[in-house]
Amino acid sequence: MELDEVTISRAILATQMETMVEYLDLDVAVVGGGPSGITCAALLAEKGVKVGLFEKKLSIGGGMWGGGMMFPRIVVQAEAKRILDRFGIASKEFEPGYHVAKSVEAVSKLTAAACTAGAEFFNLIAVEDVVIKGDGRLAGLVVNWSPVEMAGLHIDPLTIRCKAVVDASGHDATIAHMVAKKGGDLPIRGEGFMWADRAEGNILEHTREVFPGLFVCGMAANAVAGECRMGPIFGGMLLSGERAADLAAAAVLH
Ligand code: 48F
Repeated sequence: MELDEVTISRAILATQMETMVEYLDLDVAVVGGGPSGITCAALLAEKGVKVGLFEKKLSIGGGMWGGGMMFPRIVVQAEAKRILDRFGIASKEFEPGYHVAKSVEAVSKLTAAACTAGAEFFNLIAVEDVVIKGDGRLAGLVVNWSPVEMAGLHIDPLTIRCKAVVDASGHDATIAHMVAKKGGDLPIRGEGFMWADRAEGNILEHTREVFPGLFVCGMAANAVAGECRMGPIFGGMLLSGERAADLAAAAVLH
């Protein structure tokens, strides 16, 4: 076949524009493509929820991509091994209860599962604000291209409507902070010291609806709760993403 550059351009523009227009209205917006966010998006999509994941960076994977200090391995404890198995992520037991997986395989397989289940990924898009109207409920996100933000260009954003938001933005808990900064009743206690056992043990309790329409998961959940951090053990991130998917799905599917 003879290739036409303009047809290639039209194919990209037309299909992505169509998707972006379709996703101006969605059930659940997940902010952040780290391990908790991708897990959450995959499981929401499997439940039939219309879910879009917004990631400000070029690549999906967040803090899982680089493993521990750039050694591309992650550790997952016994309690979360079933999630590795569910997504077909190979692992080896290093010592009893400590399962080691390759970080690139983990991110890739979680992401592939989310795509197959129907989650839509919007990378290079930063969430810069939220929509809260008269009923006091989080009802949407204000988004812009990350390069616009990085360049400091004065270009107005666009808005997305959703029934629920999952803040999976990691240590910064950016969406929770946006709500709190503008007067929302959402106390943020800030992340604590490194204490893996405690941080992993308590994360499910902190994975919850912290403001009407806003669920927190992953490190964002611990940061809001004033809980410890855990470093490159990822079972809590996977389990927290799973719990956030259950909670958000229950909120939007009735
Ligand atoms: O930090 P991140 O991987 O979050 P997580 O799912 O996992 C934490 C672990 O990676 C690790 C740990 C536990 O083992 O301590 O750090 O809680 O991924 C968060 C993602 O959110 C994106 C950010 O680029 C990253 O990829 N993000 C943050 N703020 C925004 C955002 C925003 N305003 N808009 C879009 N994406």
